[in-house]
Amino acid sequence: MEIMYTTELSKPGATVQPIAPQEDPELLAAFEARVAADEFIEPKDWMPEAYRKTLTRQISQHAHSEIVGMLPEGNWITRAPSLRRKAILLAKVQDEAGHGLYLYCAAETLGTSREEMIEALHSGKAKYSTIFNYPTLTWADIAAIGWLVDGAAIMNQVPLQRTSYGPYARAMVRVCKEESFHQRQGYEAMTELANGTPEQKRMAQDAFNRWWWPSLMMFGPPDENSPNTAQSLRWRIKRETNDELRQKFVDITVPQAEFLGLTVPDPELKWNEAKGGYDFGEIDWEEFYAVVRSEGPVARERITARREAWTQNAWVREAAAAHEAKRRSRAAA
Ligand code: FAQ
Repeated sequence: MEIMYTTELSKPGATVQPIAPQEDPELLAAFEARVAADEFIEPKDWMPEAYRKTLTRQISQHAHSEIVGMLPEGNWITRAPSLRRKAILLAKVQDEAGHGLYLYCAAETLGTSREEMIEALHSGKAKYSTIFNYPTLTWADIAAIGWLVDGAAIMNQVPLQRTSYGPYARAMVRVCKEESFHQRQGYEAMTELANGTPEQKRMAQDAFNRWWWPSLMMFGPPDENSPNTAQSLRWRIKRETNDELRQKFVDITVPQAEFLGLTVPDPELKWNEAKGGYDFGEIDWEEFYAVVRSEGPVARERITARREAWTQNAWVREAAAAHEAKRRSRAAA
């Protein structure tokens, strides 16, 4: 298998265009020059309010996705088919918690508190990735999530290692390394199922059928309907568009499916020699928007689980705060 993911960046970002000057023109010009020179913007640096707002939006949605993303896999920790698989899955789910925490910290540096972000998630105001509103019906779904969902996450997050906001970019370096391991373990689990008994192979194909299209939706709406992309590219928050990343994901994943002997559930999938990539069928955008509106198959269960965890585990936060207060008062004495 030659084609796998890399955590290296592949190309420089889009050219910075001038933006409408709604802020102090001198500060704005200096900010844009720094972004254009590929300098990182740091928390105490001046930044346009719209830059702060869109970054807070993206990073907090990303953090929520990592935390809600623990739920579909967490469901299977007690049912993993072997001790080895259980240990791997536990480590993976703990990694997702770590990613959520780095990301909440990065978002906090922009001036929004963790409590405000969590409240926005629990009240249904904040978005998180559509992918986590689908159920995990069999063990093969856990393999498919590692292979496809983490695969899509890496594709999307490798360019974010060079996003223009320093704390976000630095968090992404470690996240990408860990996602790489997640993708590998998912592919390995899928390889075993695809080469197992006829029933295991059927499970693998069934999980692939159900996770393929939602994985393509993770990259967001098509470029022509993506309200945030143009501005985010100009500010080098995003380094590639939704469609560019989706195409790369398809091109890298189809040969992996062929290697496994699985069929991509898309009758229109076809290699296009001229573009050097695959043409693929139309994504069901109505389904995507419905899931974004929290109408996904298990959206309600996900938010209920998060709200309950927050309430039932309040004592952990209180104990940690009390411990920290004691430590500080001892240090001050
Ligand atoms: N789900 O204008 P755009 C993971 C929203 S982490 C829900 O294109 P943008 C690890 C979008 O927010 C997965 N909403 O927006 C893991 C916007 O709404 P708003 C998460 C979506 O920001 C693996 C509206 O649609 N990864 O999987 C989705 O420029 C396994 C218009 O869209 C990240 O968050 C969607 N799929 O581009 C964990 C990566 N797509 O806010 C556990 C960082 C779009 O204006 C297990 N984020 N929307 O109300 C990004 O790269 C970008 O935010 C995009 C969207 C590409 C997701």
